[in-house]
Amino acid sequence: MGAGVFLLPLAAACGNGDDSGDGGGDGLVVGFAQVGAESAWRTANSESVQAAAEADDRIAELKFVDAQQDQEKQIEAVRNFITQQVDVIVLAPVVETGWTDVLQEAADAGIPVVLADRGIEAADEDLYVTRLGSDFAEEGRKAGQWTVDTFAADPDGVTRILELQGTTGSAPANDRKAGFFEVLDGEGLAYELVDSQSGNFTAEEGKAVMETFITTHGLEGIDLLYAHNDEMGLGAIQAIEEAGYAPGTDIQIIIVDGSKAGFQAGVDGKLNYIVECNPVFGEQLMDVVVAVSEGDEVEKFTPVEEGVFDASQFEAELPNRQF
Ligand code: GYE
Repeated sequence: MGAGVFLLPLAAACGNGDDSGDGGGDGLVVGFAQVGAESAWRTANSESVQAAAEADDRIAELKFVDAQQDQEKQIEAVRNFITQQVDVIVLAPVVETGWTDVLQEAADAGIPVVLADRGIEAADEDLYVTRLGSDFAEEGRKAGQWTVDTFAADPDGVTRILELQGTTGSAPANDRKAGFFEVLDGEGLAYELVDSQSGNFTAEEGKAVMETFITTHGLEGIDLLYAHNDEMGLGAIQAIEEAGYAPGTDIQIIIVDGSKAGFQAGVDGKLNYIVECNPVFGEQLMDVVVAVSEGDEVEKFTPVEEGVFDASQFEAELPNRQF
């Protein structure tokens, strides 16, 4: 039952932190309810947050829970953090809805909540202090703009698209989709969304869904695959190759994240565009956690800086990738 709890042993930890929540004393006890370990992005994010907490004298202890992409486990983790009276709760919500009750419980206990990475529905906006993470709609718009730039002059007219969505109901799946089609519709691209299914942000499910796409629609006349993350794109590339087609040539492919494996596939000519999503924000998160514990005014949303890369840039960028 329950998700695995890993306590990070910290040299600075002496005692159980500061119960007053004012950021003084022995340092802060922070609970982090992480989504899971579904992707290279997620692993890099967990490592960044854990390393930053360990290196930071202001943090006495980070209680880290991997919720295995299961909202029930995340809710249970947050409830445990409340029982343990941590100073600050950091939540990377797997989906956008269903948080009202547990966040109200945190508020009633006087424990501030910081969202890391993913967001939640606007109706619950008063139940957290701030979110640090990516602008997923902007990532979708970047993918959409490349699509328009690449296919607008297509002589055969209609651009036929397959979409591999992230976890159903998650902020990055919802917003990467919305931003993408906002630009296609806004710029008047003639397109057909041939199919769109969730691959749950994993390589296995991305591959399985792509196999179904190929069985159902074939690949002849499909112009583009838009995958909401690297793992699903890489899984789909395998499925495309196993079906006897050349990914990146017979079908153009966009991925979001930009892991080493993603860039390597780009260098190998198997995909065409990478929208960066940056997981390495642990140090920034610690600053936000400390500020929030001290009651400082903070912005409701702090976006992480991100770029885009096309085929002419893959090789030069590969050595710079951190995950
Ligand atoms: O793109 C994906 C991961 O929430 C931004 O989650 C994150 C996404 C990331 O599974 O690879």
